Amino acid sequence: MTPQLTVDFLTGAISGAPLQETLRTVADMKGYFRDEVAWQSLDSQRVVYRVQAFLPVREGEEGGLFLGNTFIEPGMVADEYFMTKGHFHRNRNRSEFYITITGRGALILMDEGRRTVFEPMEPGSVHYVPFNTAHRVANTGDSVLSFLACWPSDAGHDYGTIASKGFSARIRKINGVATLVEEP
Ligand code: PAN
Ligand code: ZN
Repeated sequence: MTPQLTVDFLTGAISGAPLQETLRTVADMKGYFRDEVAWQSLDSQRVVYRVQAFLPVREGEEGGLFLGNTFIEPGMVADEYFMTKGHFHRNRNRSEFYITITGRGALILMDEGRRTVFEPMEPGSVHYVPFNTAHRVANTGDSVLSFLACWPSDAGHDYGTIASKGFSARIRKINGVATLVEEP
């Protein structure tokens, strides 16, 4: 039977069952931000984001679903917002839903042809991450951005492709506005 899982709609926090908790600090984000000098000037132990995930079946098993929540702190690295690493699903034909609970953000989506677009995130916004699409979220607001995610248990995560090649565009604060800027 499914345990009595609860989502707090004020914060997005999941509770009521054993959860997998992941923490990403500034140090963990080496190589992800454009301005390496600005990144180095931050406290390396400062939290950029954390993820809680309810994994009712073994990771990699076919047929199940996972439910997670991501909390991204407000923060900047030069003109770039605190953001997630971003990934393709290892099984490229696996999609995902994101539902924003708190804060303001941008969901950055890049297809296999490296075409990048973004969708604004605000409380209540629902986002479909299609298969074959890398996804990353930036916190463009001044409070915690939290969003629920639901994805197949056999999706897997390919971080290597983004770690080595990045996205073709970044969300940067230009004249006070979150703007998608193509990489040179
Ligand atoms: C999300 C992400 C979460 C953290 O649960 O894993 O937002 O982002 P990174 O995994 O890119 O660090 C998801 O997309 N799961 O598939
Ligand atoms: Zn994903």
